[in-house]
Amino acid sequence: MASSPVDAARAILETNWTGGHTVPATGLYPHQWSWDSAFIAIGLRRLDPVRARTELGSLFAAQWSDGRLPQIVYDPSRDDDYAPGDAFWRSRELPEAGPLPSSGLIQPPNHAWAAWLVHEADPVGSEASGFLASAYSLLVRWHDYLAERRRSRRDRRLVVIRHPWEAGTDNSPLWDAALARIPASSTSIPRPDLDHAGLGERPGAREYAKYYWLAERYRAGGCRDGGDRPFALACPQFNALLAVSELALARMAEELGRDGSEHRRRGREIAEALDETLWHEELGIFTARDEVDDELVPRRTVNGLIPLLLPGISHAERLTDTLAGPAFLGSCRFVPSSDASAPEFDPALYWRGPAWFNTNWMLLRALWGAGCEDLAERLVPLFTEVAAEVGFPEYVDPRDGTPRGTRSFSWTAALAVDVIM
Ligand code: 9YW
Repeated sequence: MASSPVDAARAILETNWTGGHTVPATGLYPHQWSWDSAFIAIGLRRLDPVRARTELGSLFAAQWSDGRLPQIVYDPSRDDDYAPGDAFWRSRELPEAGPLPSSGLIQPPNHAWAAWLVHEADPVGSEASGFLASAYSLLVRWHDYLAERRRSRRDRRLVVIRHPWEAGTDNSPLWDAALARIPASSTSIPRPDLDHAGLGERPGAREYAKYYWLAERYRAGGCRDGGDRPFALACPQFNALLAVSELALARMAEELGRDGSEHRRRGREIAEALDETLWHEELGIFTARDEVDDELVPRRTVNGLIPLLLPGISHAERLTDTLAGPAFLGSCRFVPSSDASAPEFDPALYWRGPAWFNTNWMLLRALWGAGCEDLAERLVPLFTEVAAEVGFPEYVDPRDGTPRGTRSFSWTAALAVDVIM
């Protein structure tokens, strides 16, 4: 008898589990990624809350002394299997780096949100094990790092990313114009990723040369955050997740008998800043603001829809119309990563068109929260049917669900479990 989708998802999460954390996919991504672990923990909480806490705990163990949670925590035994690896970052030479080998960059701050959901799934175990209290204090330091060291110079309520990898949406059209100003690195760049995914499904050599230039430069400055910032953008998804996570910190504080009002205030402030600084009236969507030229990037991408997660966000109605319109669900079965009516749309290429499960999952929750049942119902089959039918891929063609990228991808399996259970 064929196994159920939940059993199939569980089997993937078992295979990808290392004993302390879950790798995103065994071949392509052999280490621990920051925002992946948070999405994975959200699914694991349905299957095994203890393991969900372990998943987050192993990421938290890599926190730097400045509060940052690193983009990647490296498994030193797999250093040749992914680039850039530990040999590139050499984080142990940096005074502020955490105790584990890690990247100097960061990823979107979905962790407090995940920690709160993991706590809620098993409050007794969470308190008894000290998870809630330790996660709370560590996550406050992570958010302090963002607020102090990554503050936008344009709007101090927002934070900026310093590298496309920090967005989680590496080759999104949002970063094209900013990257056009960045020189190419002359380093010879290893591409072990191309052993596991097609050339047409991964960022190209030109982009990689620029990604490396930026990473080399950040590393050369000791991964400190002062000085000039050749690449600095306020991303609507990154900031919306920070606001959602501030609201989660408020609930964690209150659960611990403390005052959560400062977190709520910060969450509200970020939502206001999204409205005042990142809304693109003509396009009807939030977008990134480039701090180098102080321009809004005129692109419709899924990043600009994620603020729908925030209760009471301004422009919610217009944003929902944009989501239902020709750029997104008006022409696609599932939400594409980037405007399906734009010339640069590519349904197979990574963050330039495919539908990803994490962004569709966030929008599903946002639509449920806003009572938009009709649109939400359109996304449900991605998790309840398509994911298992096509082997839990990294992403799919947004028009028909054809699988793309690597397979047996952990957050796909975890978020399918979350929707089904
Ligand atoms: C890469 C692990 C990561 C995700 C990112 C995604 C991709 C790494 O994979 O980046 O080599 O391209 O863009 O969001 O965390 O799953």
